[in-house]
Amino acid sequence: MRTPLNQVLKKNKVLGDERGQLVAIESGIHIPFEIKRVFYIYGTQPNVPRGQHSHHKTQQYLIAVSGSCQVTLDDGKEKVTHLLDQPHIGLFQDAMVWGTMHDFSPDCVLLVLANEHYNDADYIRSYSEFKEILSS
Ligand code: T46
Repeated sequence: MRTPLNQVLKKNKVLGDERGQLVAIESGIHIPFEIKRVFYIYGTQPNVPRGQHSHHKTQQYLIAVSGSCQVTLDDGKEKVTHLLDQPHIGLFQDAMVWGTMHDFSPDCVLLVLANEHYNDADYIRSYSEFKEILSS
């Protein structure tokens, strides 16, 4: 069963000492998938959202390692917006969840871990197609 969208925000342990902070994220321990791809977005423009699509199979784990942004997730039944504003906070976006990243701070670096290699065919970019697949 899919995790409710209001429970997909995870607080990771901060391994800090007098030298500073460190956060470790391991496949199968902190995130429920094997990591096949890592990408990050930065230098975003004010009022320009990213994402606005869903994936057939790709699962993602998003972390604002610098700055902040908001992520609105929509599973076709409910829509929940989460604030990512700390580097030890991560957000799990399952497959077949529509995701929109928005309200980026100018210094935001949004790191994304994914369970699949990049494949354009895995993207669902039309919201009506997304809803159709969900109801089929
Ligand atoms: C997501 C948000 C946060 C690649 O070649 N490899 C990749 O792994 C990715 C993610 C993208 N690309 C290419 C495809 C496009 O030509 O980079 C270009 C920009 O990608 P896109 O328009 O998908 O960027 P966003 O910011 O709208 O979405 C991306 C991810 O696609 C998406 O899954 O959650 O970042």
